[in-house]
Amino acid sequence: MKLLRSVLLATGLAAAILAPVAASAQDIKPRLIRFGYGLSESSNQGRAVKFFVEEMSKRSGGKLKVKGFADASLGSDIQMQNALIGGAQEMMVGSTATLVGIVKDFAVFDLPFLFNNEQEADAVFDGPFGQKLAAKLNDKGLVGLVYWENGFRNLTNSKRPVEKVEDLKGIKLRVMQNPVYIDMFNGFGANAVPLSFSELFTAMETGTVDGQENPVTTIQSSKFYEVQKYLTISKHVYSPWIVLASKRWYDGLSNDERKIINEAAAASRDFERKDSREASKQSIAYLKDKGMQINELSDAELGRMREMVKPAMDKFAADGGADLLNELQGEINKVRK
Ligand code: TK8
Repeated sequence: MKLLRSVLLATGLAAAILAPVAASAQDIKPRLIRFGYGLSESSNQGRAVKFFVEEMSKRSGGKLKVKGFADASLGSDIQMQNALIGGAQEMMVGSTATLVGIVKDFAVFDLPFLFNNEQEADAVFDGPFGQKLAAKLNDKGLVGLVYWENGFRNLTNSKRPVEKVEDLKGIKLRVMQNPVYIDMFNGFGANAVPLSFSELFTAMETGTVDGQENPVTTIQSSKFYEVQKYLTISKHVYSPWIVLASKRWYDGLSNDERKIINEAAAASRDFERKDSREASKQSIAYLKDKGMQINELSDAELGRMREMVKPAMDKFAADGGADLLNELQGEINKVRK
């Protein structure tokens, strides 16, 4: 007993002495990290960036200072990706859909009606499939840290309610700069107009486009209800965001610094998904209150849409994506109840 107590005391003492030594021996330099994003500061994206800023500060004793740049003030998703690759900017969060020019495989996530719910998405993005795709960014000068939730995408437009696919005919619909989206919406009869998110509000305001598609949280935080009357709940694609770091910059950090970034990023992912999901529950009521006319698509209509996007799916498969799509569907089936 006595021996045990003295051993415990001794080990406790050792830990007490070693702990501060270990902390101060951590190799962390004071750094300013520019973190760009496309949505507003008050959006779900902005809240999660703020969370990340605070986590980084806490975990580094205030040395790793992250500064968030909202509203694409450092550039559109694609411009920021290039700034990260060149080493002119350290971090960003944006859509995976705009990464297809860098790693083509990301287009697999843009195929419609893959995921039934957020839980399936979490399992795939955090599992080996999502990690394998993120790892493909390494050769291209980017580090994919974690996936956040953008959410299930829905349609808005200023022309008319979309109750059936035919209602999309002739509607100039902004899509992300990504071939799957272009094929999909042209297939539905709309005129797909690829445009960066940062140009979208003005394009709708001036009538350059009639509509767009994004999760309800974004339709709310970007005030699209000011320029869009009709919202159609279609949930046609589950859209992730990915938190990226410049590889050139990241490789120059110490192991301790990288560990802090990785852990803060993981914490931000958990925060962001929970926060976005809670926020999205309020969005429909909010948008209705702002005067939007909202309808859901019937199951029959969604079924027709699935049929109509088959050519876009086949094209993706024929372009060398068949194995990737099979693999993804296999991963989804593993978690599907
Ligand atoms: C924000 C974009 C946005 C995406 C889009 O930078 O472009 O429509 O959904 O979230 O990444």
